[in-house]
Amino acid sequence: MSDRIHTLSGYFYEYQKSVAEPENFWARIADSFHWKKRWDKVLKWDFKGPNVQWFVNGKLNITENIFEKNLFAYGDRVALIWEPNDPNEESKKITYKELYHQVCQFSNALKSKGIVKGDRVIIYMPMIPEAAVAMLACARIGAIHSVVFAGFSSTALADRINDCEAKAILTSDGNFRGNKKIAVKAVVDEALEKSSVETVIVCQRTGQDIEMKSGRDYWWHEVLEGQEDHNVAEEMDSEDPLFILYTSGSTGQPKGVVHTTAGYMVYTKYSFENVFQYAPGDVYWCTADIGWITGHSYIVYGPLLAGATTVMFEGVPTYPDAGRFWQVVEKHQVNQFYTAPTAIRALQAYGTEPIEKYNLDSLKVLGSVGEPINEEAWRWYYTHIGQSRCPIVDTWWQTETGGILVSPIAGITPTKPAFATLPLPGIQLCIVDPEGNELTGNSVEGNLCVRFPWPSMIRTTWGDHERCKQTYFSTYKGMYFTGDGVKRDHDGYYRILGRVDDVINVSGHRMGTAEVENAINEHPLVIESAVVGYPHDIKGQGIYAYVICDMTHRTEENLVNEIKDTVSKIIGPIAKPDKIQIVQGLPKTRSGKIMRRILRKVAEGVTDNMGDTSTLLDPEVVNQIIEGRK
Ligand code: 6R9
Repeated sequence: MSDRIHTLSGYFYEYQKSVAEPENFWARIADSFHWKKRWDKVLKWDFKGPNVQWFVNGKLNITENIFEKNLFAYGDRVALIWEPNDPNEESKKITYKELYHQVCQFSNALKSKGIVKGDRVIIYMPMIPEAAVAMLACARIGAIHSVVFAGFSSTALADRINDCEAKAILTSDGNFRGNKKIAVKAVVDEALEKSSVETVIVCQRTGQDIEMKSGRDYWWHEVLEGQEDHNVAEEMDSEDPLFILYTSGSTGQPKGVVHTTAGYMVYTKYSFENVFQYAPGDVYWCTADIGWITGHSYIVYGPLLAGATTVMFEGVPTYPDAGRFWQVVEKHQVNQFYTAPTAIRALQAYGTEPIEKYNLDSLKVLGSVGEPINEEAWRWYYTHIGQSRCPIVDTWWQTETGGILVSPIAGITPTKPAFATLPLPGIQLCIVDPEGNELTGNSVEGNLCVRFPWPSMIRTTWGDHERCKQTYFSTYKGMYFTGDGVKRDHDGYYRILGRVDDVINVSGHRMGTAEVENAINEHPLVIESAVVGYPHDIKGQGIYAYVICDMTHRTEENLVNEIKDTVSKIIGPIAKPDKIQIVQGLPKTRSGKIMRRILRKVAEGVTDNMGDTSTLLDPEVVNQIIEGRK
């Protein structure tokens, strides 16, 4: 635990060291891992290529660092607590030793199906322990996993299968979510009409009827038969790909972000332990889905590398009721709870009654990730969930960054609502203006870049290195561009303003859509809002707000006027939305992000050709929004 930051001055000390001598800094952290062969050089890099290599020529296997390295010390500790969708079904507790045997056995099964190092394997599975086993089994034999959220359409799945030329798919018969039983294998079958793989392995979850194609499809429990529960982990190079994760950009097809073995391993463990201040014996729960980078880094890899007990939840926040999260916190005595602002706001709408039934005294740290958290949600989370005693870590990062880059260290960095606060050691941030000039000092606002490599950064986009270069390393010379706008306040604290493509320029005044949304959300009857810019004859851009409200107490006209007044009061008349459309729902992706592209089109008056909507949770919302267009 020598890599742990314990005090604020300790944080500043480590940060300075990490900038002054990055190679020594990361070598010290990496030395606590198990290497089959130590690296020759800590770092080789240029951002022009880009070409970034960490722990050059090191040999290792990430699963050995989860299992073999630690089994003597804590093999009987619980690694994974699985909480099913239905609270009446029994939860499962799997120790490190048991998980090790399951991973070995399943990796042997994969080998028996001809899967070898370097092959791509798609994981399209619900939130069941076998999904984590599947990821780790791939890593064990050096197959590159690509987890696809088990709710994405068959088209989205087929695109990903084709893009990475997957050899196998690991899936389940179905999926329980709330009171629904969802087909999973049937979606795979549909996807495989537009793509192909050699092998499909199906885990039984719901017991629903599915078709099994002979010679291609196998049952999970059958492929395990006769497989040994131990093996020798494949020797991987530090820079061998560990996984591909597809993420959508502002344009075009989703891109396959590639993460490699050693750097990702070192950074996810380091950031997990420090940000959450995880202590042995704690129970940690991240509510993300494993189909999202948060699930990769902070349900599976980071926590397991740190010897943590990590909770995996199959269900949804509102089933059987809006108290479900808090019931699980009490049941498993959760110490660190990590979720997304969208979930917080959704639960906020139910008031505090669902919380009052449960004892949340076990909680020590709360986390937020995925989007800027508005001040109101932050305060609600802090007061009602954290009982005004748990620090909130507002963690800023991206699929491409692999791990958390900007966040408070829980209980150590003084927090400010809606601020991700300060960079973690090793993260050299830079704020630039649109021309690429660095904005130094405090009280500045611009585009967020990183000027120096960190171990878990994106290495390439699968099959298209040029795209990686264009998207991230070409906008500003010599820097990784995040695509986010940011403000560094008078204290040097960072506040993420949202994607820069979401910034609206009204009469020369730049405003973050998040900023306007925060203001709108201050109205007590507003549940959620999304703001986009649209072309405006006089102002350049006007502000169009889509708002979900409690409509029981007001007419639409009154509410619209009140919201305009609220925004006027909080930011100034300049930020007053030109148009406000009251909506039933917002077009969200499965990871909870609002698809602003669609909202912008509707605001511009475009009602056809919405582009790819396959990643939307509920595509019907789009039609409702078009119908109610202002
Ligand atoms: C981890 C994850 C990345 C984008 C990122 C930013 C937004 C994430 C945030 C945040 C403000 C935070 N974002 N965390 N914005 N505060 N704490 O979400 O990855 O799905 O790739 O999204 O999400 O805009 O650029 P990913």
